[in-house]
Amino acid sequence: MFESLTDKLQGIFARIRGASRLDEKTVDEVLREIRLALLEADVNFRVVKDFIARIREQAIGEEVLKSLTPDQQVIRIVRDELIALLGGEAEPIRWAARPPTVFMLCGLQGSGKTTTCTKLARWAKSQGRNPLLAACDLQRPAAIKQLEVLGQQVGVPAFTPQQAGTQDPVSTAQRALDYARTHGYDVLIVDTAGRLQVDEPLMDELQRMHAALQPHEVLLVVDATTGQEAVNVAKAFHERLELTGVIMSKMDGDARGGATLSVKAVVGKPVRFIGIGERTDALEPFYPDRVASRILGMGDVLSLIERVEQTMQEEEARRLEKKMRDASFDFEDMLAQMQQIRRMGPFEQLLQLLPGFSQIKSQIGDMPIDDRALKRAEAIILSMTPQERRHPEIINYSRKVRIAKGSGVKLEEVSALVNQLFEMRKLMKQMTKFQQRMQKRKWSPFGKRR
Ligand SMILES: Nc1nc2c(ncn2[C@@H]2O[C@H](COP(=O)(O)OP(=O)(O)OP(=O)(O)O)[C@@H](O)[C@H]2O)c(=O)[nH]1
Ligand SMILES: [Mg+2]
Repeated sequence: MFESLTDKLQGIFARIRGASRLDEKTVDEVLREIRLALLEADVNFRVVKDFIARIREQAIGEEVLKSLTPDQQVIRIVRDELIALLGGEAEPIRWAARPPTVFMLCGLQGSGKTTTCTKLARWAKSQGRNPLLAACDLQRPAAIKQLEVLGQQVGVPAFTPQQAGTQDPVSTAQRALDYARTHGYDVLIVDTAGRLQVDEPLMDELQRMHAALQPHEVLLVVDATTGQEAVNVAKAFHERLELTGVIMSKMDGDARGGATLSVKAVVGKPVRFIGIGERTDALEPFYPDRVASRILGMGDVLSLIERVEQTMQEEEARRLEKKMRDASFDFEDMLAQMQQIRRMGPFEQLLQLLPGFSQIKSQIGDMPIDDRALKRAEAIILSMTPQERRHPEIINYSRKVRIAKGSGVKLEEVSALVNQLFEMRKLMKQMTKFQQRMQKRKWSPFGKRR
């Protein structure tokens, strides 16, 4: 799945790799190609238009993460926008506070409802649940048998109309729910009838079933290989029956991925699971971030980006937050901070994570990476006694002279560094006060990363 899109995107990014700067013209060229790639993947054209506009806005005049090269910046923006397009944070299943949790699956004929019901049953079991299937497709004579047989394969029983003593799908569903309640099943997965098209009798039946069951999850199964048609079907269903999500079946046969990329933006409901084969284990929960990585298909660059982001943001924020709380930032901390920058790994090693490393290397040649200022500051701190580092207020004139001599720098540089530390402390105090005020309003500048 997504193979063709992945191939194209990789080609596009490869061409800007190693560029030292991305000007507006290059960004526009790249975006034009990304747009084409998405359209060829059969993504809804309006979705593509908005997607490109959002990327452009960010790529031009982006606040840059200094540790990333321009092409990495673009990849990072594309990744973030892809995640948003696919639904952002994965939505967890709404398990009922009072079981059973009811899943109602619906969809057109042959979309994969019955198969997906048993896949879901298997998945629910793997989550430690005790599911029951309900055969409520009374359109197709063989449907009940099919659900029973597939259910047996995953070790989950199917409640049938015969058991219910009725030939009405809604009554069957109702009795199945009662049965689940009285027999200790905590999940009820309801298979429904399909039609060739979205038509009135189908919608009417589903609406009545919905009213009777009050399902926690109403999941529409659509065939991913039908592309934009799947999106139109989803829209039509959602207008009549409030869906909680979409299951894309037959993703294994869809190299383009256009439906999956469009459905959230067009319908407003996220993809929750994908079917990737005929077997009962071929179902995956849908995680937008993982899928975005899969689409971009550049694990190495993405892990580099994540590493930079995480090291820079999370660790730093957490450590500083603590320091700020007690406003005790000292030279030990400053030293640790400098060393943390190095902890991201030797520059050379970071570069090696990049595809096309040899190319970059030949471009930068033997140019020294400018960390001289960092090294000087580090030398100054290392010339201090442990006591001076922890209690910088004792560093008087004669101590400064000694430190300057010890580290081989000018006296002014030592004074500047000491002043810098006190400036930082002052700033931190102010921020802590600010933060405490904001915390009263339940807000933190160090809140969870997006
Ligand atoms: N390759 C592949 N085949 C699938 C997938 N999901 C379902 N199928 C196949 O699609 C066909 C139809 O699946 P069903 O589960 O019977 O579809 P349905 O929606 O219940 O069909 P009706 O009950 O007739 O409306 C079967 O041959 C399944 O094996 C999938 O994720 N990948
Ligand atoms: Mg079926």
